[in-house]
Amino acid sequence: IAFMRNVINNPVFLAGKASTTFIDSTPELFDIKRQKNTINQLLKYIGNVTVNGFPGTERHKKVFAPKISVGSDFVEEANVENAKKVLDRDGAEAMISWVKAQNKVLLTDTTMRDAHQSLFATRMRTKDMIPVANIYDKAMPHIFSTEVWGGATFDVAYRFLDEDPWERLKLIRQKMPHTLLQMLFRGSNAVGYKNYPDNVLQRFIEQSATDGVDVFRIFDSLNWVTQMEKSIQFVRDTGKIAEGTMCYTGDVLNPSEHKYDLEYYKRLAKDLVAAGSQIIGIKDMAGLLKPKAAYELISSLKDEVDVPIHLHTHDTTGNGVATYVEAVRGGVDVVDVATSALSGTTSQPSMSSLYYALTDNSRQPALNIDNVERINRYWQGVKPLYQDFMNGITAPQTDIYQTEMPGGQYSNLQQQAKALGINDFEVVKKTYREVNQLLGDIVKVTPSSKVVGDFAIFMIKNQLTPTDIFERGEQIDFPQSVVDFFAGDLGQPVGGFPKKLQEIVLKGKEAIKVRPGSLAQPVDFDKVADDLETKIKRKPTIEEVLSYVLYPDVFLDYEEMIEKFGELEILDTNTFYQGMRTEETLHIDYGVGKRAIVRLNSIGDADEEGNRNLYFTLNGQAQQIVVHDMS
Ligand code: 3PY
Ligand code: ZN
Repeated sequence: IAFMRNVINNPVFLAGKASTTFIDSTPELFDIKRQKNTINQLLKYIGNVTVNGFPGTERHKKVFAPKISVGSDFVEEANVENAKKVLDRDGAEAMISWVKAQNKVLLTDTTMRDAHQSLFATRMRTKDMIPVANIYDKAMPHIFSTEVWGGATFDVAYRFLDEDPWERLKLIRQKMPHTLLQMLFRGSNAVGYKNYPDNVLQRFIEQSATDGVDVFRIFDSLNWVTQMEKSIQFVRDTGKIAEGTMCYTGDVLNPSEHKYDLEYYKRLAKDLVAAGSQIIGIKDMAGLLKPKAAYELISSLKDEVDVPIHLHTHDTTGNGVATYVEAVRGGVDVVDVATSALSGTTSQPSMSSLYYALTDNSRQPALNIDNVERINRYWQGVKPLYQDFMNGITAPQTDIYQTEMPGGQYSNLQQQAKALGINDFEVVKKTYREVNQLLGDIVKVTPSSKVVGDFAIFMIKNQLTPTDIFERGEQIDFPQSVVDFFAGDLGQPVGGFPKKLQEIVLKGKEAIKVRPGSLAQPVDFDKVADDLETKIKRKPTIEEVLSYVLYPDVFLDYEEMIEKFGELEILDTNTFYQGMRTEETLHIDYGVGKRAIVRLNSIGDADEEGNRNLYFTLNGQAQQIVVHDMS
């Protein structure tokens, strides 16, 4: 029925122009999940954001919708042989050989995933990605991949954007048929923060591959290969690419570094290849890899393993481009960059800066730099829409070399500490380092970085020193994440747990030494689907079942939100986050062939119950909405 409704409302169909290719060329007809946006639902939402603001933003609309024109003045580069083409035509093995045969360094564009996750709390909406997606495909066909999915984008889409992340993936896939799509997969934590049973990982990977992911960057927050093996195999079973990843910690240039030294990374790379990795990812999540270290690390790994090396860094210290130039000298195959407007500081280094840094270098990436600049102009227009979520880091943070704090955590922890009345961030940084040593100097990335952060805040709040922990530990109730870590729930850290502290924290409880996933009961997907059907009162898709398994409450809250306000992803970003100003007129396309012209005329005073009338004109008719003012 929904399909037919789409057909009969389609403008091409209505104009009597539907031919036999109509269905193939009109994929939106299959968008049959829900079609129940009413303009009144949307007005209710707009009214509410206008009066009460969006959580975490200023209350009044500041950014006038900029005219973001993607433009058509780019040079289309047709029939380029690239990694996606080889993968689709000849399979994974051929694609890996193709990558190894390239002299020029290849690029991954992270703008639609890590860049906004690192700069403005993952708040970028699908609406702002889609207009430029097809242009990526046509104007930058030489790049290796775009990272567009996974990491925090999955739950943030549901939680804060009222969007379905699977729909985002499918849309981008549709717009970028000729570019590899890449995702960040947290090993046994999938796109969550805890361990999931193996059959959940498998089903999730299969569905992600079906919906569009080509390259899965798989990491473990403790670099424990045992915990990545299953995911690597599940990806290989789909015919897609498994990029087993090592998280870079410490400093290979430091002569007193005996844990995370070159030998450690060489061993780890070999183990990752033995586990089935087709590419080795190096995930420098905090931006600790110094230029010379990059040369040493990459050239050693190239000698050690025969698979491509893909380097990811963050520009937090300001040294990102220098690091990449040295990595290129060391023979790196692919590096991660972002569009200039969304690059630098806690994000990735800029694509164009790297391009120019490699002028006169035979490995300079193949790019039409004018196209790259044009695409960047689009992103320059998008950036101000998210200013309320910017992390406030506007300059290099070289203290990162000592604290080893991932960029995302750097700004989060600052907020968390402030909320608890800890205003001196220097104290937090110092304690974070101490805690890292207490825990045995661990790899710090989601979710292990949270253990260090939670423990540090806990120590400051309770005025505890490391000596106090050892002397009075039995009486201390440690944060749950710290207890879970010592219980083995995140896996086994490099070199094992510090035994004494483990005993103190666990208070007699046994720790596990095996992979937590091996103890988890498989999920009965049919049963979960039935359970979900009773909750949402319609048959869920497999994607919805997976989302519900990973994030039951978040998913149901999202459903409730959509039930109430309709599909909010159709609103422009300015309106979604900031509502409307009085006397502003909006054109809202809210369903196939449906356009509303909405003007907000005025906002009435709050009555004694705190309700306000909002006076709109909707398609020439007066329309009134009542909103409760929460202030
Ligand atoms: C994530 O897990 O989301 C990350 O980006 C870790 O660096
Ligand atoms: Zn990252």
